[in-house]
Amino acid sequence: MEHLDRILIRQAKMVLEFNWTGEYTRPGPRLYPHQWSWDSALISIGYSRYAPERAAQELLHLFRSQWKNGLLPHVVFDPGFSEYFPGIGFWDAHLSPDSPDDHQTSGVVQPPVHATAALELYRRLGEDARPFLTELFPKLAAWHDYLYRERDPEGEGLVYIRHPWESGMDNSPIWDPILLGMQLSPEEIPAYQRADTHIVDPEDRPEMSAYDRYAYLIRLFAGYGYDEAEIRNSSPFLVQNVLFNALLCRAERDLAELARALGEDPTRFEIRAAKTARAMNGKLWDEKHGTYLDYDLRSGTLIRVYAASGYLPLFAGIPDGNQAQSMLRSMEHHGFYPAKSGGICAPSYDMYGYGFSPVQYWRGPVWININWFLLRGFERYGFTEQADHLRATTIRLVRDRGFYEYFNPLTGRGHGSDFFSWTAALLLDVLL
Ligand code: 9WN
Repeated sequence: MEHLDRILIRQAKMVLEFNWTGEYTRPGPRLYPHQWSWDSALISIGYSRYAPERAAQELLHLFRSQWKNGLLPHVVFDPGFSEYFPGIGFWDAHLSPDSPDDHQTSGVVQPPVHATAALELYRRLGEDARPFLTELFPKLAAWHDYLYRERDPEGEGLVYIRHPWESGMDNSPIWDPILLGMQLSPEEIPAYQRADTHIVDPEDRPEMSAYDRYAYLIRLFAGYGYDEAEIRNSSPFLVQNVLFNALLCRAERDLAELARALGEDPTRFEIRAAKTARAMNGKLWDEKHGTYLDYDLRSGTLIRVYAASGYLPLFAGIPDGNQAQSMLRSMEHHGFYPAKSGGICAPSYDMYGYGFSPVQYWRGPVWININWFLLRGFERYGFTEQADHLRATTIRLVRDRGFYEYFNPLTGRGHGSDFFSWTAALLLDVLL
């Protein structure tokens, strides 16, 4: 191993150590003080390379706040830290009979990468992981059961998200058509105070108009006591999201493998994973552009906005060989893979798209988790040249610029939170 890589590995471990609270790992020091769901899964993937007990602790801590109906909240609050909006009082999760009695959480979810993380740990630890798996397996199963039961009422194999935050790609231009359509009168906008814009450059963060809509949706859900049937009837935001369903499909397959390891029946997970893959290829595949698109259940139309998440089904092995080839061509053509022109891969949104911004959150910047999903996807399909290139540029980006939350795809400059945990964790997964 090269000297520079050894230094980078040491630094990455220091970032995770710095964010470790004793019970869980913060995504970033000031901006994100609580525990976030998909962050913890990705962080656990990094830990499993060198600190397996931490990897297990991270996931178990998160799942201790799972709701009684299986919902895994996107944030588990640490009441010791108050400076984050929306906080405990804005969510009012206690209004749901399903929320936990002894933990404080949000009331939305995030992409389900947890079974994938648990399988990574099992692969590293083997039989030593058995006690951890025995505890986590029923909780993972309840989480996936919740998604297919509550979020896929028609039994299509595609689950819906009901808030942009559930996609993990909060203010992606994918949501613009829906959010613009949500015309709110001043009385409908709840009173709130943001906590993010004085911590990092407001230019990097979502606009106030987007936050008004995020806040509105939360209060709408709380008003219904988080009753899913009521929310389904009334939420203006109801989307079958490519990223979420691709990661769920992969997680179902990984859960099936865990079931086999534990001597449990894997059949229901295998059946559901296959159904989701079929539904994505049937309903969300855009043959003309060689990518997958989100589907807006309210308007009954595909959302024709092209984002990096459209290529994430590669991570789950959903496209066949021909589709995968056409996805590769599409990435190069649409400004997601500007390798040949010396550009930095992979922008989170089409560099030639109307909503592109090189600095604003999910509207163009490079995110290390998206790169990691794509890298593993390229490897899976034998796209060696692209995988090697993505690996090398991802490592170089972090080595030269730091452990940032996201990076300008034109200049490489880091933005958002510094000392960002999943940047460190996924880099460790690539380097170790
Ligand atoms: C809202 C923690 C989270 C990530 C999300 C990212 C951002 C939160 C925020 O930070 O979202 O959940 O306050 O902006 O978009 O993917 O999990 O790192």
